Amino acid sequence: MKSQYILLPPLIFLASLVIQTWIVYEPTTTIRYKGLSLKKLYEESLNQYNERNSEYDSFIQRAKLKPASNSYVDAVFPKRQGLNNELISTPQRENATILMLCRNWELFQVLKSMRSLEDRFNKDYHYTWTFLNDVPFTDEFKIQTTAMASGLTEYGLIPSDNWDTPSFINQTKYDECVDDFVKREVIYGFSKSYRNMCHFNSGFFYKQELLLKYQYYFRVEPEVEYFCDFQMDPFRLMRENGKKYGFVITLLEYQDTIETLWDNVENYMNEYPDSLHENSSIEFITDTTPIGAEFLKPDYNSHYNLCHFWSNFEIADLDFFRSDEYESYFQYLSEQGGFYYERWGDAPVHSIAAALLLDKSEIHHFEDIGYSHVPFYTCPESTSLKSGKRCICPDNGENNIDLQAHSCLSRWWKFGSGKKFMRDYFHEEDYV
Ligand SMILES: Nc1nc2c(ncn2[C@@H]2O[C@H](COP(=O)(O)OP(=O)(O)O)[C@@H](O)[C@H]2O)c(=O)[nH]1
Ligand SMILES: [Mg+2]
Repeated sequence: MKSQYILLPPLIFLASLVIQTWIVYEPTTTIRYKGLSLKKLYEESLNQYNERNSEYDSFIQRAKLKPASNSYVDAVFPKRQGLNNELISTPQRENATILMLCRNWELFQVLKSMRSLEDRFNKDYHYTWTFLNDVPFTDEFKIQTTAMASGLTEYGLIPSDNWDTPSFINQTKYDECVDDFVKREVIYGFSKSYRNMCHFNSGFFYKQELLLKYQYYFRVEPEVEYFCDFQMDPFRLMRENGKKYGFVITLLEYQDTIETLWDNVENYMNEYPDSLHENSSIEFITDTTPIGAEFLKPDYNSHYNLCHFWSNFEIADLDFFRSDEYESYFQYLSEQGGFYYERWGDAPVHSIAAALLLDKSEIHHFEDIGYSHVPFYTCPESTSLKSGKRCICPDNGENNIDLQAHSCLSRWWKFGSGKKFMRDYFHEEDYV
């Protein structure tokens, strides 16, 4: 036997000892999954478990790329090419936020609205989205909406005394009123939370902490759609033209929901006669003479003609709502109890305030945005405008609310600030 073979048995013995020790003390290293040892996998999952508590934060860290659209991966405010290929500075930004009050379960519809507004407007501006809720938003809600936003997102919890039914409301009377509204099948008449929402939107949204730093807001609701490229910053338009309230659709309110609203407004005006603006658009909400071929004459028991701005879309100056005039108007109405005993909506409450307290020239009709919220839509009629702004309208205009009998748009043209023409407002950097 050669000498080297003499060493073989002790070497094999030693090697088997090493392997046994390895298996006994490091069993995990022998089993691998996707190239990771079990020990590593265990450590990874422990990390993931620990991260779960701050999943929201860690997601934000990782979500540098926005999955919503390729355009969102552009650096914030890149230099862009102008109409003649020159480099132009990006649009300036205003002190403004996009605001949505909503519920966690509306996430899918919220994302649809966000996607639409990002693509048509905000992807070029990156305004912050502010979300408000009467209960805390879930991490899932925050993660998904943050991923969809091209700018920052902020989430506010509404204090209960800004949301709940005030203590001065008589519960027995309230229950009887709700029962009566249910019997009469008044729209949302059954819902107490809807009443809280309308009361909140009338007198509390602008007092929320997250909104205090802003001057303008753009109200968005779940499941709305914008049909045209904005090609302008509506906040800038508001500031440069001294506008305080902007709308897209104006129509008649359901009279059953506001039976005594106007009487109370008149009482308020009698108590505070100075608050009526000398150049108000009071005729817009009180005139009842027919306009156009089709006109629905509202059968209402007061001087109010039921015309209001549809408040699910609003672009407005928060200082209007923060004014003493608006605050005393809201307080007066709130104390009458009609938000609960009837079902006063924030739309007529905002609209009547805007029509009475503002100069009519401070109210702006955004006629070129194109917008839908079930069951109505509006879209520009002009073909050149539609192609210039790449509008995709739902049909050829047959169902456009502006052409229906229950629209108040022609009344606004007649008694409000008149009809404006689309290219009156123009900044070249917006048209790229
Ligand atoms: N957080 C919260 N938001 C609500 C509640 N009720 C309605 N909203 C929001 O208030 C807005 C108006 O409500 P919506 O159901 O769309 O009423 P509609 O537009 O009048 O049919 C939407 O943005 C809703 O998400 C509620 O109880 N809690
Ligand atoms: Mg809605």
